[in-house]
Amino acid sequence: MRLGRALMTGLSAAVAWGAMMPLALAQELGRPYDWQMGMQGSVTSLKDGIGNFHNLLLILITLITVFVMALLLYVMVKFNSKANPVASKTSHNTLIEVLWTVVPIMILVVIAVPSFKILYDQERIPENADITLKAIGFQWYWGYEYPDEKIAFESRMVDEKDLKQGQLRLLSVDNPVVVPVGKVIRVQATANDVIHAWTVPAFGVKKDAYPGRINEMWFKAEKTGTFYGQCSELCGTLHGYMPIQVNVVSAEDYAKWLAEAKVKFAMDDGAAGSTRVAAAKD
Ligand SMILES: [Cu+2]
Repeated sequence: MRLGRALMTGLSAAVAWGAMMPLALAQELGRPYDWQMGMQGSVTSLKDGIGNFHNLLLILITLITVFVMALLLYVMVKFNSKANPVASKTSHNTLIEVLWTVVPIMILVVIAVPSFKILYDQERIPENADITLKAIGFQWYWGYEYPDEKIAFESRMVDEKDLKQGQLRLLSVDNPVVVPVGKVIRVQATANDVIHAWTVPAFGVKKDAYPGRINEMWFKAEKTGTFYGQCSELCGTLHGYMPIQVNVVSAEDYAKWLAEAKVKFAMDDGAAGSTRVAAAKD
């Protein structure tokens, strides 16, 4: 009786935890969280594709592993020297050889189709993006430019001792990137010194930023919120301390931010596309 009650309590706790999870996950979108299993949540179609692909691979690899394990166990039990003292001399079996060639090929095709689709989606930069954002890697912070708005600013990690309420250690920055929700953002990544990489997991984008070269990517965030990433190409001592913060806001909030930013972060020379970042004028 007592055992039954304990079981029921445990079960209802598990159900409650399960019911809480979607809510918790939704709130935690955009950054890693304690006891996270799997990848961060998604706010773009690109990341949806990556998440689905990951889940498909997980199923496939589980089935393959279980199948191979079962074959091994079968052989160990059925054909060990005690159970099968006289070994077979079989060296060929055409049917099996055809099967173990054709089945893996079919599995690879099943993997290749969604894989190429995701690559294609990522590489197909929409021609008329709503906003162009240039991300420039420096040792060790990011510089950003909105060439069409003549805005340029630097974005540095907030030191642990300076963290304010709600800011995250190693992830929050002083000047986050701000973009409107539901708009196509074209990101042009480059670097000023060594190779860095710009990424935001919740958007499903990641590209190396090379000095003297522009690498393009795009995203369209479907939800407002704060999303984080970190430099993803080893770039020196403080590589782990140049996070990326993108605030996805409503159209009105974006307009408000833009008006302020045009004053605060006006480009010095007004030259769109320059890699020189105007010092933040406070
Ligand atoms: Cu880096």
